[in-house]
Amino acid sequence: MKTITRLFILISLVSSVACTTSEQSNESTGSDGPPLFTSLSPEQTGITFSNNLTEGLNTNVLMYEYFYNGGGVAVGDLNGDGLEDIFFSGNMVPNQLYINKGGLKFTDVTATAGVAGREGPWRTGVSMADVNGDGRLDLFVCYSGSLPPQKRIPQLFINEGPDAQGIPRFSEQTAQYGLDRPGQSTQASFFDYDRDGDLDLFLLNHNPRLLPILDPDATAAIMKQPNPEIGVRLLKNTGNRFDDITEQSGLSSSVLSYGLGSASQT
Ligand SMILES: [Ca+2]
Ligand SMILES: [Ca+2]
Ligand SMILES: [Ca+2]
Repeated sequence: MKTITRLFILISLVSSVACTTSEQSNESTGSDGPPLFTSLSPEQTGITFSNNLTEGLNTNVLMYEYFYNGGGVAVGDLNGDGLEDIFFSGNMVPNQLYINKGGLKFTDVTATAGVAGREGPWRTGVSMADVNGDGRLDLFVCYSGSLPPQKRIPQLFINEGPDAQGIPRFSEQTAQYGLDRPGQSTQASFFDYDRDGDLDLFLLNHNPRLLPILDPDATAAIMKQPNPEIGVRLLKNTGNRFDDITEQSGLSSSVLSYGLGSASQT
């Protein structure tokens, strides 16, 4: 029930971020009962994040079919005070991290926490997980798009713990963990597939390019050809380091991947 309550609150908060029309009612009503949800304004919550997309000659849905994919949101207690904090990833705008001050009031601590992410697009999903098993939630941000490889490397932010003001400090350690490989990632799922006590990583990638209409034989042939940037990846945690075991696992990692969604249970 607690999880569901948190989900309702999150939906309400995200709705307040996404809402752009002041004419809309701030309450949604059940068919025959009291309101089920209340939309809170940015003035009430302090959350002003907006995933604004700036269209241009080379940045539009005609030039890039997945222009409207992303960003992402993750909820978890990053500073250990018992209150759920919120991280937003922005496609073309910097990420933002909000610390929960209680009473549904939030403070933007992105700069101090060090999690704005590198400049430039195209951030997609974000995951909170205790990647190194030290009891503190870490952050993993995916990137994709028609971009050079160095701009499609994900970012792993390791939680170094809160400072005296209760603001969690992070350090980017993507390369140290062996995760600095370019991809077309939309979401990361951390789970312990081999039940050895540490979290492994399923990386959901997608194909940003148009594929021709294929007959069954051509489809079967493509399915047999792995592609490490576009196909899904499974990585084993070998002690604060991740090794790609996709091929040994038997998972298909061809370019026939839409990267629509993944789910895991930790
Ligand atoms: Ca917190
Ligand atoms: Ca951690
Ligand atoms: Ca494991």
